[in-house]
Amino acid sequence: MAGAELVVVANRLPVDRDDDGGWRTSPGGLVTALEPVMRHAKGAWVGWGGQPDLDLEPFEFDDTHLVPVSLSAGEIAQYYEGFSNETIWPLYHDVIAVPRYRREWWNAYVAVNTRFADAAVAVAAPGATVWVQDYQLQLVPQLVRERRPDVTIGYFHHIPFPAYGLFSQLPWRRQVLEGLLGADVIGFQRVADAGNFARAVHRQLRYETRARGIRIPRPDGTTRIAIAKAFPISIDTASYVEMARRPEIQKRAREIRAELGNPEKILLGVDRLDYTKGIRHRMKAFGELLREDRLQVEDATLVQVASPSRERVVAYIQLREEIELTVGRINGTYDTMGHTAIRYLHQAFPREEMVALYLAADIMLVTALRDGMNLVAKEYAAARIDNLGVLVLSEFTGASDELTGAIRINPHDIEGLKDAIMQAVEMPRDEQRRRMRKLRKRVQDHDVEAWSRGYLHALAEARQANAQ
Ligand code: GDG
Repeated sequence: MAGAELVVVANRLPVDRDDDGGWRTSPGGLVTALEPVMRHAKGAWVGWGGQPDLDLEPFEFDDTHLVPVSLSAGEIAQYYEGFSNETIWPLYHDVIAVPRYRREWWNAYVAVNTRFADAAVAVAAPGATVWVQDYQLQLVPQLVRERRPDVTIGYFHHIPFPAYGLFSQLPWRRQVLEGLLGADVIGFQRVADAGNFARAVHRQLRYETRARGIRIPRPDGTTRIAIAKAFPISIDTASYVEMARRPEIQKRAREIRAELGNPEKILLGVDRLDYTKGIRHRMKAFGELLREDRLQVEDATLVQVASPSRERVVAYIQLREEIELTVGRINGTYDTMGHTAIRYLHQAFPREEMVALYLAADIMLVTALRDGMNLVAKEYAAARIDNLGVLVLSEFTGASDELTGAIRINPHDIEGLKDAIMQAVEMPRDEQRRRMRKLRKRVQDHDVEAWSRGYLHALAEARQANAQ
């Protein structure tokens, strides 16, 4: 298929390889978000297959034309683990971990972004829409524009965009801004991210930035407009509601509670094992509540799903060790024969099991130190068809701009976090219902289809404006 009207370009294809060489849909934020969009659009998806040197021809999967991009082991180490996950990821998450700036990683990033752009233009129909996803591919919009001025280009940034004082550390800040500005619409999770981006463009490139767009000079002396705006991503709310209604999933939720020894309150954390998610802060607060006897192990259990992530990057290996040491210490001190303080699961589960966990959890703890959106917070709300349960939500997530029914916390403030947990533990059902209804209304009114519709509408408008 060399004529797709919609081409998604993302670091990863939406599939993982089975042991027997087949493919299955992969878990994770981006795939969860775009799966329903692609199902309707019947477009093409350009991405890496997840293993080194996979030289594969394009193939069809679930009504989508998949175009694999091959990466060598060296490129995975330098472009993906290096520049994407050891430079951009920590820098854009407010340097929670120290970013490393290495020239050979940057060179690999340029080379791989060029390969993705070449693959995208090869499959795009005349006048197509090319929608680039996320921080691994920030140069692709401009590279596509140079090759194919006929296409309309979108870019969506799933993670935060930092303040200029931090962004300006990046030795290649100018190239990255120019890469992103190749898009007609540059989408961010929060208004604050779009503002940080516009300020960086103004400070670095001196382009005129207004509410209606950024004016970019063309080589021929004319200008074009790029829109930088917030489009908060969401979830396929209906599918969570549907799963939460299934009797077998409700039964599984009751089983989970029984297997934990029927504690009065189940607290839950669900995250990729990542230093941005504030897992240690959460455990510290919970451990102190046990130490101070404000919570007892018979009454409260914290279930922490920490799905394996970026397991070859040093900061992630260290984080895992720290978390597992903390879990061991807390459980060693407070466990009884029948009850555990923290049920720690370094595993990935099927989505049905996640929904059963959401249904079982009286309190959902989202304590990220920085997070573009955080879909887990929205999934929890969507799944709570009984209108019960309490969401404790970090103000440093994109979700906190929308989910005003949550208890808002600053995860760095451990005393404040402890008080918020106790407020959640003690919250009367009436108040739970009032807050949960508010949360659920938001995820019902604004699901992932509304997100993609809004984004693609903005792209269509940009196409018209720039054609005039
Ligand atoms: C990035 C941004 C932004 C997790 N463990 C399992 C599992 N998950 C699913 C969750 C959720 C997704 O993965 C995680 O999404 P998040 O939004 O929480 O976080 P990131 O992976 O960091 O995503 C983030 C997102 O992109 C979208 O723009 O919100 O800020 O960092 O859907 O449920 N799913 C299954 N088993 C697991 O063990 N099935």
